[in-house]
Amino acid sequence: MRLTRYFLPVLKEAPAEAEIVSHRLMLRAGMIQQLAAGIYNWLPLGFRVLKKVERIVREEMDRAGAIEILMPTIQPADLWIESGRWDAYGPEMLRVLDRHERRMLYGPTNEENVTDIFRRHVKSYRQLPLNLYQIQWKFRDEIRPRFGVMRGREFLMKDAYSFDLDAEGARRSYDTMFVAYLRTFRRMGLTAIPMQAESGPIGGTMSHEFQILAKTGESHVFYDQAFEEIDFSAAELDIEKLKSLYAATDDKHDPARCPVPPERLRTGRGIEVGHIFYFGTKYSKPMRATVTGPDDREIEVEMGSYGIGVSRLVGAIIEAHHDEHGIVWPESVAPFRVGLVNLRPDDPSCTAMAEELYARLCNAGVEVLYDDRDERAGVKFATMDLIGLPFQITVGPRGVKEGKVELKERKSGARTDLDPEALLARLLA
Ligand code: 5CA
Repeated sequence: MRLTRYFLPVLKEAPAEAEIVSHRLMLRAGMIQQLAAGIYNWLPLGFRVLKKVERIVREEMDRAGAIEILMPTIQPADLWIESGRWDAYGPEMLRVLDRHERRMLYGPTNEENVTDIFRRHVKSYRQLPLNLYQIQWKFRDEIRPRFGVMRGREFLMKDAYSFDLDAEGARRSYDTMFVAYLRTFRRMGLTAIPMQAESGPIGGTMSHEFQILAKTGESHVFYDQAFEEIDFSAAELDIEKLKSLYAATDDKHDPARCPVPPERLRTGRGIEVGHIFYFGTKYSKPMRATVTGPDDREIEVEMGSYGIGVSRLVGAIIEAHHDEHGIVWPESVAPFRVGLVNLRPDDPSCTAMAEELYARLCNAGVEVLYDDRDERAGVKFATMDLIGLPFQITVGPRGVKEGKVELKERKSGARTDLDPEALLARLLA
């Protein structure tokens, strides 16, 4: 992509309303733009990252055996009256009337809707286990939307729903999602600690939140210092050990019952990027979602639900990966892999070299953002550092004379002068 043909509205100054670094950087890098409180436009650079995060989430859900569907954002009230949540949910639910005065809502979550799909089509225990998921926009009329996409009113969520014949099966489904979550966050360069949590309006008896430790996190968390010794990048994580270690959010933490001695107990702040729930028959009972068991008896299915904050993750990744110059994207979610800077578009030899590199990288399938603007070098470098692409290539008159360009790794800042063939070999390796 040529920057002269792209749409990248970077800002020099961070808008005053942005309190945390990820919000400031997302606005400055032209990733998002607020439309109304807690409601954002996703501009091209931000949208590319959102899609990459979404893709990783999708790949790991598919790998775990979940099946993707898409449910509407608008739901009829009837289903929620059936489950009992129409009255229970409160003012966070955006309720609307259609032209026939029928009560509708913009979905804050989809347990009712998916249970309705299930009960209409699944009749036998032989069709279980089943896990259906979607990646879809949600609306919650949060009392205090803030921190940009971290606590929005409209936000993108991955929500999965498992159906099993009995509690043992439901626990297996829960554990499968637990493992998938650790993999998912790890692929984005995040260490997410699973913590026992309250299940709130979703309901149920077992629940874990996945929390990224960050000073700007909204949750107050408690955890065994042993978590700090775990290598979350290890090929095989010991799930049983992870589950046995103590970690809890403040609404679940009870100092009187905490099994961790005070000297080993760490406290801090976390960003909740995922939340999983086991709630048994909370929805299948009132909505009569049953299957016939092996002995022909009708059995209410055991359910769980599993959320990931897809749009929140974009902010959370920035909280974990930035420096004083801007964002430092992990490669897996970077909007482009390479930034190519032509320092002198007015110099034919620089432009010939930059154009050749651009063409060859594009042909090799590398995502390149090519700064071909007629701008000062300082502005170009600052833009590249701000938007945080993993690799920057600089083509300038001095290097070109010697047949060299500079490769800079954004994360370490390490710079190397290379001839174009060596550069391509390195980036395509
Ligand atoms: N039905 C369940 C799981 S599918 C559910 O709704 N869980 S949740 O309420 O915990 O939300 C799932 C995830 O969505 C959260 O872990 C969080 O990462 C994200 N999320 C929740 N509220 C917001 C919000 N206001 N803005 C951005 N992300 C949010």
